[in-house]
Amino acid sequence: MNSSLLRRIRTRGSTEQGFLSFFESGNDVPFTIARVYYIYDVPVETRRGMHVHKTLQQVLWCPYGEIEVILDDGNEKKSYLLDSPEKALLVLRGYWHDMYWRKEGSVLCVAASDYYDEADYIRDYDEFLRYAQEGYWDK
Ligand code: T46
Repeated sequence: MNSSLLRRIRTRGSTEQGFLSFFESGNDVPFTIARVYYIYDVPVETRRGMHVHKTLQQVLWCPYGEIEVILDDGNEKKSYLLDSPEKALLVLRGYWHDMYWRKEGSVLCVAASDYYDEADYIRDYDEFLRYAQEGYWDK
């Protein structure tokens, strides 16, 4: 499992005036951003995700709330808690991901490397394991 998937988002500001966080394609995110979407009004303890992308790369951040993301590369599962607007999680191609809403009102924002394409999703876990075992995402 790649240990550098959790990144700190560059932030400017003060407790008196508030904070501004930002990231840039190329400088902070290792792909060009083609699409942004966000998920909100999700009941606490809801599980979403449950898929892997064949090629899509994404960065996830939670500007408000607490969302747990579990990444699974087919060998190992690792849990990441997005509980600060300064945390970003890279979800590179080939990582099965589940997201759990841990706090009411939590918002998940996503910047993605490509447009929406349902054909890029594998939503069957056994099929994901077959792809991973066959080395589909290996260099
Ligand atoms: C992901 C995680 C982090 C669209 O029509 N356009 C879009 O850009 C997206 C993202 C979704 N949709 C449709 C597809 C489904 O009919 O919206 C519906 C809900 O999507 P889904 O069930 O895939 O939502 P999540 O929260 O399980 O997954 C989403 C993204 O789809 C996925 O790419 O990596 O967030």
